[in-house]
Amino acid sequence: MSRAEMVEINFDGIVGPTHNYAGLSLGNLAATRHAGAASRPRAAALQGIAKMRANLRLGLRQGILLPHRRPNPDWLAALGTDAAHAGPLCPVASSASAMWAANAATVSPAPDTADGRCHLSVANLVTMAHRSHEWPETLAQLRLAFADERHFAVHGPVPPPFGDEGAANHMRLCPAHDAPGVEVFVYGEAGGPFPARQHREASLAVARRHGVTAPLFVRQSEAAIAAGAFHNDVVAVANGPVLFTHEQAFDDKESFYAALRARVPGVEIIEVPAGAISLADAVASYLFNAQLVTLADGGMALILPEEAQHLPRVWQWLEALVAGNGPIRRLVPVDVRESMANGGGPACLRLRVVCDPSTVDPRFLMDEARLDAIAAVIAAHWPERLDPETLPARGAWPEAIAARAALLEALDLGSLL
Ligand code: SUG
Repeated sequence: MSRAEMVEINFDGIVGPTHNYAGLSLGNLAATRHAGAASRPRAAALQGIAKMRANLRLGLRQGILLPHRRPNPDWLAALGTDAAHAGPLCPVASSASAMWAANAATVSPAPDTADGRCHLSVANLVTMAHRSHEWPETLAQLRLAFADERHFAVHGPVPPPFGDEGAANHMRLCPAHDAPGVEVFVYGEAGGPFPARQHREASLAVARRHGVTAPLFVRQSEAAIAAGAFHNDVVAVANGPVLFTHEQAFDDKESFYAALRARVPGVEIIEVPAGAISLADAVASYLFNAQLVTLADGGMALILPEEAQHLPRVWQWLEALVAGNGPIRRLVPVDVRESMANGGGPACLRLRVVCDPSTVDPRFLMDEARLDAIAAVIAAHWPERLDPETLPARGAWPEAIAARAALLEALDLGSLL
């Protein structure tokens, strides 16, 4: 295959009809703060569609991943119960957390791997109970979307206890998307009062399985996790040869930056000093949880949450950045506030895959008409409001199951039901 056909596709997780705020993620400050609040599943899903639509209009390629069956009957059965009797397990079985597609898998595109195929490892997400049962359905979708074994290798999860949280802890630096890159695997070892969710052993395993020819293993700073950066993508993002990062994101930034400078031709490191934006402000504003994308004119844009505008010192710093002569030329704020209240910004909602779009199952690829069709299903079937206290009483939740079924049928993906 000619590499000229390779582009970056962002696969966004569609927010499921059970989207709620149950406060399940220790170390995720937004999720903890909103525990017990009422959510708006329909608005949440439509915000996600609007983001995808805006990205299409920027000339970006767009794909989707589907919501999972929630409450998860298989997981509850494995625990010897069911949705009618699960009590406190109900929120854990009902989370719509698969929406954060950056945690679905780690992706090593073909130019980076020994066998010249794009490798995907589904993330085991073992650290958080509500996320630990995502991987079987994610794997089924990846096996369908990337079924062509001439171009893709889809791997199962790294075995527990090694926690793997997928692409949220993985960055790729390269002269261009279709050129070989250095893959940066960021792991945590300590997080103050909070768990380090990406384990070094899992990162090593993923890199080995993918046959990554130029991996770098970098430790996330304890201070970042303790400040609420439960994934590296809350404090750093990369695109092409550009790394945009907070000064305190990494444990030993000097060695990391030196390795990048030695190995990535033309690398540019844009570091935000803690003196300008503290870790606390970075976590509150999610400025790094942005999609850093290359536009048709070659300039880069940061697609970032509207919340970044709410802190004047953050927004002023960003405005000065784009006014300068650097690679990042444009700020594109988006409204994903329903997801943000659970600690998921624009970058959390998407999984990046660099590949030739013609090798992907077209049912997972989007244009405006297909987004319209999805929006219509959401408008008709997703609940307007959801109070997490009502979850245990919903039992098998037939309305949620019917809503998801309507979506899968509209997309001709009924085989995933
Ligand atoms: O795993 N929130 C998710 C947010 C994931 C964000 N992803 C990235 N940074 N890439 C998490 O902590 C909250 C669910 C709840 O509490 O109801 C939640 O799972």
